[in-house]
Order: sequence, then C-alpha cells, then structure tokens
Amino acid sequence: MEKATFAAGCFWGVEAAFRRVEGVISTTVGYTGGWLENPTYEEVCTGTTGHAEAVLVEFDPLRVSYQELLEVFWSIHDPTTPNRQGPDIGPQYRSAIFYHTPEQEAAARAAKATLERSGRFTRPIVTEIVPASTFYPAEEYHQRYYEKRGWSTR
Ligand code: MHO
Repeated sequence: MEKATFAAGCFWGVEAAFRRVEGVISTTVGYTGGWLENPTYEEVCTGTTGHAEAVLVEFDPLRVSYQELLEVFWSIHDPTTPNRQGPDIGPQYRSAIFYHTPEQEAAARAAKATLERSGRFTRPIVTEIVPASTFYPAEEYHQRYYEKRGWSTR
C-alpha cells in the first residue's frame, strides 16, 4: 500500500473523486502543510493556519499508479487559481501535491511540466509541490461528506 496527499479546494469533492478510483483503498480528509497543531475546521477556515484542506489517499500501486492519481488530481480542479478554487477563496483552498517519496516528487514535477507544455490551461499552473508533513484528520462529520448526504459524486 502507498500513500498520496493532494489539495485541490474543498476536500468534500476531492475525497469523493478519489473514492471513485479503482485501486484506491481508503481516503481521509484533513489539514496539512501549515503550522498550527491539531487544527479545527473553524481555525483552518480563517486562512491563518497555513494548512490546506487535503485528502490522504491510500492506494494499491499494483491496481492504480501514482501517475494515474495525478491525472485525476489535474482533472478535478483548476490548478491555475492561486489560493482559490471556484467560489472558495483562501490559502486553505490552494492547489498542492504533498509528496511522500522522491519518486512521487519527480513524477509530480514531470506531470506539472508536461501539463504546462500541453496548452490545456492558458494560465500558469500554480500547484505547489512540497514534502508531506503532519496530516491532521478532519472532524468525523467531514469524512465521506457527500456519501453521508447521498449526494451524487458524478
Ligand atoms: N464553500 C463551502 C466550503 C466547504 S469545504 C469543506 C461551504 O462552506 O459550503 O471547505
């Protein structure tokens, strides 16, 4: 089993998207990349904790590759809007890849470069690529939020 961590705006939808992927074993929404220990949702919402809303994905690399997860990541959000995802504004909504290994870092940088050259986005890609640090799981009511409400996940 391997871990991957992504931030792509409000974590409800990001988690729902990764849960649909064959080979993804589990997901956890939470906060990472900042400095405040054991943050609450309300604290992260202020935009002053340094944390991003993120999803920790555990996957079976024999069934889904990190490359494929990166493709999902790019396809579910707009990586060109700094500290913003659609209506959600603030550094907690930034686009970021938190790599767990040097191989993940290399794959993420290569994928970002390829995407930049592809012309798929006209504006520059602002996705941060940084080492994974302490991941604080979010409150239980944020976990599998869409499923708990019976919302469609596309
Ligand atoms: N605009 C969304 C953000 C929620 S997400 C968990 C809302 O407050 O409904 O940040």
